[in-house]
Amino acid sequence: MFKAIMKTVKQEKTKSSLSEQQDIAQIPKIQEKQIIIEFNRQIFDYLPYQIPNAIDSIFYFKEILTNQQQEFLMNEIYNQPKRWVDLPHSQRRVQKYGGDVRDEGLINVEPFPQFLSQLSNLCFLDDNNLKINHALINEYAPGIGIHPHFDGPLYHNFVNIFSINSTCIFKFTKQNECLKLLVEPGSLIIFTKQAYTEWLHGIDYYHDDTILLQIQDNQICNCDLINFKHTLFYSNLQKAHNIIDYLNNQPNYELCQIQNHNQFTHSLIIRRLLRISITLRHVPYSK
Ligand SMILES: O=C(O)CCC(=O)C(=O)O
Repeated sequence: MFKAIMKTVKQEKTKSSLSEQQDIAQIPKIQEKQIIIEFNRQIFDYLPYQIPNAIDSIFYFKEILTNQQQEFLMNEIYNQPKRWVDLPHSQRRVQKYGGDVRDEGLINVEPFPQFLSQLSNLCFLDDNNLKINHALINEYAPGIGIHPHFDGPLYHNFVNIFSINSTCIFKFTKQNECLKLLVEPGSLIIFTKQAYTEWLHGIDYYHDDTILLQIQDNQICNCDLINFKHTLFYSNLQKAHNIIDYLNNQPNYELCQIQNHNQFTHSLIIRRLLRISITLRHVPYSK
């Protein structure tokens, strides 16, 4: 995957050669049959993915995009001409599609490129009359995040965020409270209601993320992530013969023992890689 990113970054900076273009042409488009979860826009289909005992409402879908689909999306994103806009204060770059968001609604409306239309079909909105019409692509180098913020009233309050290439911890905060979600490559996070209107969301400006674990008798008994049981990380731990050995052998992980903590026995540091997120929303059209 890293090689693919470096290749696409290089392509963005230099003119792509014929052979590179042929490589890109060989990457398959997202096909309906490759999609793991069937989306028929009924809320009850989403309920198994809702994070329980958290705030209303956060949904987490692991592995919604395959590695191949993520590579395809990376290629599409890095081959869009003149789309990146630098945000020097935030140290990120963004690409925006669909139009400009204004108080009066969406203006300068433009159709999505095909890869975003395909991704929109995987999204959910709570009103079948509304369509995803706005996309924001964020590029995060390791060490870069996004400050806690509300998305605000200009968007319909239903957010779909796809993650590509790196994990990170996504935080919902309200005064002194903080809820942590592990957001993994290929996943989709959807949030609405209180999670949209009352809790700020953001990602720390860290090079790595730390999660706390209670490991006993080769089982994880506790973890400080609200979506722990919904993650690919959890599924992999369930399959591991020896959890400690498994965690010690992962290339981007560092497992440390914690002494004298009444809840957790270990901390796990997960190194961040370059991460791309694609945020898809509906913005009312201007009258
Ligand atoms: O990159 C992410 O996962 C979060 C993006 C976000 O919060 C935003 O675009 O408002």
